Amino acid sequence: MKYALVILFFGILISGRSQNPVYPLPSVKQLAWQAAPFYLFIHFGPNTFTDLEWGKGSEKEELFNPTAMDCRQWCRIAKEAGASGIVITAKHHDGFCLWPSAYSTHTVAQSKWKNGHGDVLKELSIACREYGLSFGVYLSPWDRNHPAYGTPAYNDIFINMMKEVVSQYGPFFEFWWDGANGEGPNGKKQVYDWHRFETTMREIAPKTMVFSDIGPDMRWAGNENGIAGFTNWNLLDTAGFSRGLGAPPNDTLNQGNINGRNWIPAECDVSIRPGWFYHVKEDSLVKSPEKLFDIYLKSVGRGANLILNVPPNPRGLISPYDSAALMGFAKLRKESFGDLLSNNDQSVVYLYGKNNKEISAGKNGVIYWGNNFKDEFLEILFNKKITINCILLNEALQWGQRVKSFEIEIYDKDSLQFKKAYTTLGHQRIISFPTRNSNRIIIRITDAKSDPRLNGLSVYHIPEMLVEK
Ligand code: FUL
Repeated sequence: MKYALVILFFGILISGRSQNPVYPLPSVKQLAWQAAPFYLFIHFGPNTFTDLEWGKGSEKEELFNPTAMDCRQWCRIAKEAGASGIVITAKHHDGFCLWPSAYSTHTVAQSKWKNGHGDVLKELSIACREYGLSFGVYLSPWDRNHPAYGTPAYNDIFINMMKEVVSQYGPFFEFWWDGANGEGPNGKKQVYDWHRFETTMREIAPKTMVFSDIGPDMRWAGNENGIAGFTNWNLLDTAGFSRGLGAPPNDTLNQGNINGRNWIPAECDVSIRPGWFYHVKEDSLVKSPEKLFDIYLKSVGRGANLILNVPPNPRGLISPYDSAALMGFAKLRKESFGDLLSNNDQSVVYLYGKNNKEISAGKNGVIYWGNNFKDEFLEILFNKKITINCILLNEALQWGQRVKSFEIEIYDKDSLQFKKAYTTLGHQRIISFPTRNSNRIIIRITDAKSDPRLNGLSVYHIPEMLVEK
């Protein structure tokens, strides 16, 4: 059984409450991106055929020859898995372009696939549109094939490639820059012109969310296990840091900076298999639905976005092992969070101040604490005793991320059943705990930058085995 609380507000909205934002604030596109926090990553290219993770760049183009590639299959599976979009490796470190680029001779056009007339980006962009999925690309600046790599001319080439993919296959919801910076075919490393890369992207695709380990629009979560920090600020200081080796330490990327000057939320990347590319020997190592659910709790459930990699095999299809795991994962999410009851009579929410005096105020689906929030607590009363083990809270981020810490108490009448302290709240905080019977929950905000605001609160009974360990 699942319980969705319809938040009922008691009391009168305190008049004249100012918007009182806590800076920095998210942009409209960042809020929209955080509202669709789960999508797929596709690693596909010569490595799919050579069994490598990092191609050398010297692979013959004819190696790339998927015999049954079907982007509609990828999209159907993504859709059924409940993903909102797909980001594909248009060019990985080996430099092979999955589209017929005019700026490289190491592309699908030089391969035997479809007699050199194939175009993966075109097929995938069309399929994404058909299935109502957002489309994005990963473009590695590190290029182990391009003869110009290691010289200033390569920066122009990379910019031309960005322009090419944006104009031919965009608009993209997300654009990935990998920070890796190894040697090219002439043994030299490239000095990337990040400033120009960034201004170009802003010019040609202002609505696209641009990823690198330090942003500008979202950051790497500091590991490739799909796990965001238990404390997760959407804020990051980037001054004095650079992309790749010059980035802040991984634990900073994982948790953000409490007083960070830029809104740069975390994206958790992880593969459904040990590797990013398909390897037949990893067929038995595909993550289970339960493992994927646990990752979901520790990424999306900690206010980050989750980009889950599902690499197609050499035929150009997502393998049955991977699609079965994705379907199982979707089923677990549906069993846990789907089919919500929303019965106004089921519960009521009160906000109490000092001496348990009811003071609450709420409007337009937002619960507002007052300035004396440390003296206040939110009480959720159920009409009858219910069985619960999961609570989902949403902070109203349009006024900035404010909550530093909070506590949850679960009661059966007056007897305390469970109590735990948490740190940040963020876009979504999913809390799970050993199953309890309860008729009352209390939420206390123990520290915040300013008066806290929630715009979502639901209570669930998820399958016991899924409760976070
Ligand atoms: C890393 C790359 O080196 C891996 O191959 C993979 O693409 C991962 C998502 O990013 O930096």
